[in-house]
Amino acid sequence: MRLKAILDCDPGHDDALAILLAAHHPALELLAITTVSGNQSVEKTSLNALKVCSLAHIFDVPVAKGMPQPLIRSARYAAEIHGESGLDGPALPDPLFSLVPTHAVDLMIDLFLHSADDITLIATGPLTNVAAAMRKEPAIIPRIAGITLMGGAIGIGNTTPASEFNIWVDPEAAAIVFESGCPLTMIPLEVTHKALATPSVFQRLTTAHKTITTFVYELLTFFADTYHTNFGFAAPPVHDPCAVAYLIDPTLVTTKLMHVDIETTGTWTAGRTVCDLYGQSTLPSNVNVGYTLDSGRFWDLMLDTLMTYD
Ligand SMILES: [Ca+2]
Repeated sequence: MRLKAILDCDPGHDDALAILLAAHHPALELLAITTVSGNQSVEKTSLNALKVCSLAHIFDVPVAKGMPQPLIRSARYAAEIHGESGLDGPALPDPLFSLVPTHAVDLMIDLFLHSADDITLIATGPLTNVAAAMRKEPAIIPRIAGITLMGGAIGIGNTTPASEFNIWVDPEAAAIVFESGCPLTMIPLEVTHKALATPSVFQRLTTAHKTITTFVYELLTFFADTYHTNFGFAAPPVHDPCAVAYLIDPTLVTTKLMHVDIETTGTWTAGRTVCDLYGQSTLPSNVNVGYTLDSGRFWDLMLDTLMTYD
């Protein structure tokens, strides 16, 4: 039986890859795509989700727009990485369908409350929608089979020295989710920085001659440029599909169960995922934390799935 999943995202170049992987891999049944303010405004991330799905002919998955800003803080975007549209690079046609009228938070609640089967949540943006859903309807919490999220870092961050972008944008939401008691798997920068789109990945994309592989090639070309400019990376890391890949094949990521707290008040460290790697805390373990990735098998999975598109 396919694993039922909801993808909560903020597309976003690497979110686009997460959508393409989640929607077409036979191990998963994608029930909904929900969008959140993050890499860009929720209007832009929602439009981007619709455009990606339209280009890929993903018409059977509802797309619902979610929270326009973090729970407490002002919205903060990543235009220096993803451009003004949130998905700069490829020239994408207008979407061929519309958002569902339901708010993302309500769609999430409805799916978790009323599905007979287990549903896993994959979160690849700030955790605002997830936390809002837990606050609005706490009865969903025991019904969530698990949450696999891209976010955080064991070590240094990518938005501040202490913090990774998704958690930094909405630390209060992350704290709610990390303290919820839901089974959590965190795919941090230590994992995603191994998912580098190297020249051999570009080479494999160019030889495919498909609409989707050309689109991904153009996405990654833009992403490579901004990652080089901002971080000096020789090849860009595709963070978000790592969370999807882990759900499809958990052997791709090595994980360790530990206690993780979210720093919400630090002057220099707000948004830090404080990971108790050595078990020094007396607090119970609450997160399965990834720390390395089999990048060769990850790219085989990613590229093989892209090849299944027309
Ligand atoms: Ca994202």
